[in-house]
Amino acid sequence: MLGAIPTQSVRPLSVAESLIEALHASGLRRLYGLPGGGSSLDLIAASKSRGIEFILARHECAAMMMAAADAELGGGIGAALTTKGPGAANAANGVAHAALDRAAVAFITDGFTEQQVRYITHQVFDQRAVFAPLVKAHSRLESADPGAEIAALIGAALSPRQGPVHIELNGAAARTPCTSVPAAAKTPISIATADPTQLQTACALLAKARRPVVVVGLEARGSHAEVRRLVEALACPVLVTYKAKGVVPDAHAQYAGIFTCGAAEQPVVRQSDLVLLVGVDPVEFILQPWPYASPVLEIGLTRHPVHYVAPQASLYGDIAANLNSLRPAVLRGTWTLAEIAALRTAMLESLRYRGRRTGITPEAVVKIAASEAASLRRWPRATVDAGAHMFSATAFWPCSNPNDLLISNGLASMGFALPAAIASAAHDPRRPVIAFTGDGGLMMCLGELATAAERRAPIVLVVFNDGALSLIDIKQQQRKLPAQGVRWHRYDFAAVARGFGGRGFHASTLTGYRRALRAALSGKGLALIDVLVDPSGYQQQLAAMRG
Ligand SMILES: Cc1ncc(C[n+]2csc(CCOP(=O)(O)OP(=O)(O)O)c2C)c(N)n1
Repeated sequence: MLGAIPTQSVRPLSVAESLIEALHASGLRRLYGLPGGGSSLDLIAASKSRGIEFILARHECAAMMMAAADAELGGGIGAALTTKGPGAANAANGVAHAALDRAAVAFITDGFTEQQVRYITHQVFDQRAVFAPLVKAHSRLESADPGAEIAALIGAALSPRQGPVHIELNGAAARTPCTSVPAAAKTPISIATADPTQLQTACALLAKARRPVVVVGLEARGSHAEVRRLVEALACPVLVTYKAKGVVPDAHAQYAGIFTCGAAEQPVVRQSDLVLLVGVDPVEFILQPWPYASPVLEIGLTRHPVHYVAPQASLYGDIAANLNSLRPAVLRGTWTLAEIAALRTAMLESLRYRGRRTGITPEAVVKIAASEAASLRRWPRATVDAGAHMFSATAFWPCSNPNDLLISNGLASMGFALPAAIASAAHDPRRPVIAFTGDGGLMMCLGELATAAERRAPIVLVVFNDGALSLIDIKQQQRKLPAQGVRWHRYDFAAVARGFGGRGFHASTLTGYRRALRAALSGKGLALIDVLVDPSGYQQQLAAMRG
């Protein structure tokens, strides 16, 4: 439980300082944002004295995405600040990403005093109301006990399902002395114990199953050891959602592929007599009715208000503990490793890119990056944007550990891969990052090239340059609509990267791409490889993935 303890310092900390203290105690090491002239400046000053680095983004949406990625990687809370009005509104998509990708982020905007809103209209809108559907809690920190409010906000962000909280802090409130300092929060905040009758039913289901299939989702990223133990005891195939890539490594003999609730995984799940959903959040599924008849056993942090399937038994709370309590009921099923290997190969084969035109295929872009990365001292983290290139990036980029691949999947927002790569490099400056992005996604966060270049972040940004919003282009083609509104030129992004102080390379052949990768990976700081890709295989890949 979080609580407030009386402050003992001679000069009481201000509310801004107390907030920064509490965030630091809850794991915050970096604050992202683009400041305004009010509370932002107090927060930046307080961060500096607390040893928290302030990272200046070029757009508030990107700052929120960076904070969300940082929270995912660090396991504590992330934070981003903006000015009021336009700065806050600019952040909205990043707040939505934190909400739907379940990242604990303190979203701190400047605000107005009660008195100001009576006579000011300039830049004023109801910020609380705008963000209310996206955040778990809101406060202006103007009560008699801001310390307790801060503790409650951090607790709300870190409790399952994790998500953003909105702190609307005007300059006067930020500088007010804080009467108490909030105590630190630990993750997870409170863990429910599974219902014993549900546990009994779950054990009975497991004891009967001969052909179970395990599907692992984002909530299981903190319990990968227990997930792997259970999967190995069951000797069954395991599928992972995009965000759970690496919870069970791609190289594991029981890894069967990706699960999106689409078509690609159906040959695996259709052979099951029990589906175990482990830490799967329905936000990870594409919009499609649940297509399977086998019973479902769900193990998750908390009940989800919207679900596609009614599980026969559900164990909510500490995932690792619940997986361990199922172990006595586990029997080896009838799956063989050869059967699982055949299913894995079949899924990868179905997702193979069958291009017809000239240019490099997206599959080759990812596979060659992985083969070049193999000679590096550390396996790079991959970040992936939204778009058609995502199919190859998620299917063919191998992961061994949770968060080896970062993606906006709940919101599935474009403009994520570059900000997430910057956060990854800030979190672990010695680990290289390969960011896979479409040209459309990159153009939504182009200014962050400056952020990355200035920080000399070890990022290789691979741009799938196809002169189009390809995922939308192929849907337009599928519906046999006239080609319009989805294409543009193939711009020179390598030149753009150089303009911001990074290194820029072009690739239009496989040999040229490999050469560019080697140069990019062996140099220092940001490198962008502008790859001319062939988009002609996307339609077939989309059909194989989603049906
Ligand atoms: C912020 C945002 N706007 C719009 C969309 C809808 N959308 C999904 S993919 C896509 C096209 C992406 O184009 P690009 O980044 O070039 O990648 P490609 O599909 O060409 O690989 C669009 C418009 C989205 N997911 N996010």
